[in-house]
Amino acid sequence: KPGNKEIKTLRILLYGPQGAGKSSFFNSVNNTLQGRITTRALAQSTETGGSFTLKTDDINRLLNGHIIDGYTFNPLSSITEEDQKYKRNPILKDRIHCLVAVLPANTVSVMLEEVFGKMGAVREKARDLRIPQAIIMTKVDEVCPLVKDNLEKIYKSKIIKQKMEECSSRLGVPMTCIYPVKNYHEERVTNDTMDVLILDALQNIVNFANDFVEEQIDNE
Ligand SMILES: Nc1nc2c(ncn2[C@@H]2O[C@H](COP(=O)(O)OP(=O)(O)O)[C@@H](O)[C@H]2O)c(=O)[nH]1
Ligand SMILES: [Mg+2]
Repeated sequence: KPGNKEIKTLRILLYGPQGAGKSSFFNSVNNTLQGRITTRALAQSTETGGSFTLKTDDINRLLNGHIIDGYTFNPLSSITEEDQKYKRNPILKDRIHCLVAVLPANTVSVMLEEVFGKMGAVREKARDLRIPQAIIMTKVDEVCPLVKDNLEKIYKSKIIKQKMEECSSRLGVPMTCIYPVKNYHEERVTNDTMDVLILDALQNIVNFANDFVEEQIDNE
């Protein structure tokens, strides 16, 4: 429950390259909260599709709450004020309250500079708007055999630490804001160790978003 009566829902934007694990993380959170494996229906209903190559104007509009859930970005043209999914006068409740980058541990080393450039542009806009930011590092099971075998070893693994440092330096986010997770992707039942990591990430993201809406009210 947000610490601000005007806000009923904290809005969190997940962004990152295709295949990074955004949809899987969304579904993983749902599985963890429900205590069972759920279907994918929920994720698809709020997904904003289309090209990751957002133009500067589109990024600003998205972060400021002009773009309604479910909008599909067109790589060839920007959203216009005439579009049905364009909100003319967004207020605090419509804005993005926390920006979360999703990066896969197994391919972060070989991801092109171009991808980080695009992600950096989104981060910069968010920073200008003082929106808090975090990184979810997915697919930890794919980079470390020790962790694949026993997820409880995650904070003991040198490989995981290295990958977190790589995410931190390539995206310019402090280590303290990076949360490693293993998403639900082939499991038939929920698992406490996976849940702990997912809930730790979620708890921090929700706290950051809540800090933001409280701070904005203080400023008004
Ligand atoms: N091994 C492993 N696979 C994952 C993990 N997270 C996602 N995946 C897989 O990675 C692929 C892409 O994930 P998806 O959520 O569709 O990525 P999106 O394009 O960012 O939404 C899917 O085949 C997932 O099953 C993870 O933590 N570990
Ligand atoms: Mg997806």
